[in-house]
Amino acid sequence: MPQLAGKTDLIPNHPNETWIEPKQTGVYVGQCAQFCGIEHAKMLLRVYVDTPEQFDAWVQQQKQPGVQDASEAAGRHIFETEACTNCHTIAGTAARGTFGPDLTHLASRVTLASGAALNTPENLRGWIQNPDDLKPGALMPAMQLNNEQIDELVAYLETLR
Ligand code: HEC
Ligand SMILES: [Cu+2]
Repeated sequence: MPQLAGKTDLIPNHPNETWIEPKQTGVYVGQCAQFCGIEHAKMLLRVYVDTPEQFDAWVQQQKQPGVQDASEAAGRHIFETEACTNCHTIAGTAARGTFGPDLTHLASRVTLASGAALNTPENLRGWIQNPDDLKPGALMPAMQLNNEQIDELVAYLETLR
């Protein structure tokens, strides 16, 4: 994040540290600055600088299980019975996977897949259909679901605030 700090290399299996001291709240944008593989161009970094009160409120909100909307039970059932649960967690459900991002508050995020696309229902649909279309080299497989299953899944995921 050039506005906050210089570059620090991140080396696999080697913990590294950097110190940043923002003077103003806001969102600071950064980008991976060393070619690291096929997804390199799609590694948006964002640092949200909050006041301590805003940060505490965010932590409290993130610790809550998502509000599960009973009307989207069909989509939830698909999520819980497909391999999604092997890789993702949704607090308050049986899904406990940790290979992919935690989806408990998915609908509250601005973007999908580290900024590869805006978090709209259309993009979410496209992502589940074939992640590689939005982000070549993505480590999530295309799940081979039919259109009806994807519609129900997206309707459910959109309720995860
Ligand atoms: C083999 C593991 C695996 C399976 C199975 C899997 N995913 Fe993923 N998923 C991932 C990974 C890894 C990412 C992060 C990809 C990236 O950002 O490059 C991801 C990202 C996502 C995202 C974007 C999250 C975000 O915060 O941007 C959603 C939504 C998602 N997966 C939904 C699903 C659904 C729904 C299913 C089942 C139909 C599923 N995934 C099955 C591994 C998996
Ligand atoms: Cu990179």
